[in-house]
Amino acid sequence: MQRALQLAASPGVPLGPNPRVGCVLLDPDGTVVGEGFHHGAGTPHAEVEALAAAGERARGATAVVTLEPCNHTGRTGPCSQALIAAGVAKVVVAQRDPNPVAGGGLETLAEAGIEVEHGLLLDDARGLNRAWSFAHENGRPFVTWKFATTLDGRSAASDGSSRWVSSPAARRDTHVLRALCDTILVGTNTVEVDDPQLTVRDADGGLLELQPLRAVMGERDLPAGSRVLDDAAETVQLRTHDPVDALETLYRDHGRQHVFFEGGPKLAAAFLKAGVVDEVLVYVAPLLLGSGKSAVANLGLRSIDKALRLDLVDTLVLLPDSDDPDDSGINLRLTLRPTAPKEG
Ligand code: AOF
Ligand code: ZN
Repeated sequence: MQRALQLAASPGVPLGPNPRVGCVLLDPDGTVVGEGFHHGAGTPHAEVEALAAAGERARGATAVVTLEPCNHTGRTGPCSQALIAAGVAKVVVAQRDPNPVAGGGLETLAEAGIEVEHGLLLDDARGLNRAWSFAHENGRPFVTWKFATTLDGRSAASDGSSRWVSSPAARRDTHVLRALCDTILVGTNTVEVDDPQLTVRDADGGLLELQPLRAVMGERDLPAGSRVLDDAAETVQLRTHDPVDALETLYRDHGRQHVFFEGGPKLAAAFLKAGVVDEVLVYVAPLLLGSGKSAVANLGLRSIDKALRLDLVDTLVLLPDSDDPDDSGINLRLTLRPTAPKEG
């Protein structure tokens, strides 16, 4: 399974809607007779690639796969049937397929008399496709909430000015992380006040070819001429104030798995209260304002014992780029996850 995981993580697979999957076929002596991995949506599945490599030697072999073989005809045929047709004797799987459309392959294989097993190195397999797994398990995308703050927790000065709290190096870093998500979400208010373009640009400011979906939530119409309405990327408007409703729509109607949430203080508070912030990414800049807009609006928590607690999982110091005269301050990037509620 270690080898199958390694194959699944092969470099060069483009980001897309499909999970990373690896497959190794072993003959009864334990000799590898075929290997394969999924190269992205629309290409053959890992099992099919491994079966093609093994040819006749697949008969009687054990297939070790990081994900349960699919049971559906999607962009390609069902892997469960391909394994049965090839005469495989046993199938060992790490993760069962949480995608309701594709799951159930293990039952089909067992009914055909093939020995099946699952759960081996499950955490590694899940971690490989974190957002994909989360989205199919929860019926909504994984949410990374990103914001920039001064040392005293402000996201704008009292006159409303907010360009810029974080350093150029921090803002470049944001573009790298945005590119790993399939959706950028803000509220109507952010579009009205900041008029952001919400695209992913490279270090020279050029637009990347593959852009995340831009999503704006709120009931009001967007101001004509807003930059999110340009043709640099696709934009959807979600006419709701309910975070759960917006996220479920993004999953159900748009197939979205990972939201980069850049909402302002009010919307951020609504997401936190609804319990739908799965990861927090915060850029801390060495500035003090003493007044101005708080990075998060009132959460309605009146005492310290009610504080929303997070676990720090990663830190990064963002040093200024010596070539860039504007890049002066050192920023800190913190990655946090909500603390899991205590058992019992
Ligand atoms: C497998 N092996 O290598 C992969 C699987 O649109 P399709 O036909 O490519 O189907 C995509 C779904 O199939 C994907 O969401 C996941 O449930 C499963 N992917 N299954 O047996 C593979 N990539
Ligand atoms: Zn498949």
